[in-house]
Amino acid sequence: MPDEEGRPVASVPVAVRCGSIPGRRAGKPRRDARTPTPVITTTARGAQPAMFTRIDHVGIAVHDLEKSISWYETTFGLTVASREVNEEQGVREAMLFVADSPAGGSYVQLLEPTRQDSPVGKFLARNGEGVHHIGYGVDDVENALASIGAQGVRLVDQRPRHGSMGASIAFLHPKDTGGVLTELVQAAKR
Ligand code: KFV
Ligand code: CO
Repeated sequence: MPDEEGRPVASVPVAVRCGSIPGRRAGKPRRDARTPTPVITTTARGAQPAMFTRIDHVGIAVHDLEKSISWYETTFGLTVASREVNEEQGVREAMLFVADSPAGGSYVQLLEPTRQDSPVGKFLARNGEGVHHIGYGVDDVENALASIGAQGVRLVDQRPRHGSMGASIAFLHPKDTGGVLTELVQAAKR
């Protein structure tokens, strides 16, 4: 079918997914688990089907986790869904629930370094507090890593690691992703 300028347009992949779909769920229950809500996923012309299912979280580097949690609770009314210390990543962190969707929840992740030579410690020393990374939801983190790696993007993690709320996560190098540290997140099965 031609578009408005008469160019041929390939059929647009549309995925309609209903019912229970895995996602991070510690914050709030589904709005109505009995009512299936369609998720429409479209792709640009000629591109691969979309790999990301949602923005899982935005990671924000902070100096003082408790102070930052209070600020987000008071100012935006967000609630803490989980708190964890991840020694491997060198962070003390909290996930604050923002919104639900059929593909899973989305969160603000507040990150305080447990040591100065950690990724977040170094980031804070260089930039001060602010957005540290974006975490995108994926259905299968190993497949996503293989596909993105095959396109020449440098992988920080060749294999998934343990992430917050039981997720499997992997990072892509910010130097190959337009300066944005990018995390792939396969949420724990509910
Ligand atoms: N965003 C953009 N650029 C960044 C960056 C960031 N967050 N962190 C580092 N860079 C840039 C930095 O400005 C520098 O650029 C270069 O990367 C090397 O930085 O032009 P420049 O000045 O050369 P270094 O020397 O500070 O760091 P390096 O030791 O090379 O490590 C960089 C990298 C990306 C490999 C490291 O930060 C890393 O492994 N990050 C992934 C792990 C991580 O960030 N963990 C904390 C979050 S844990 C989490 O989110 C969890 C558990 N979860 O479930 O969601
Ligand atoms: Co993260």
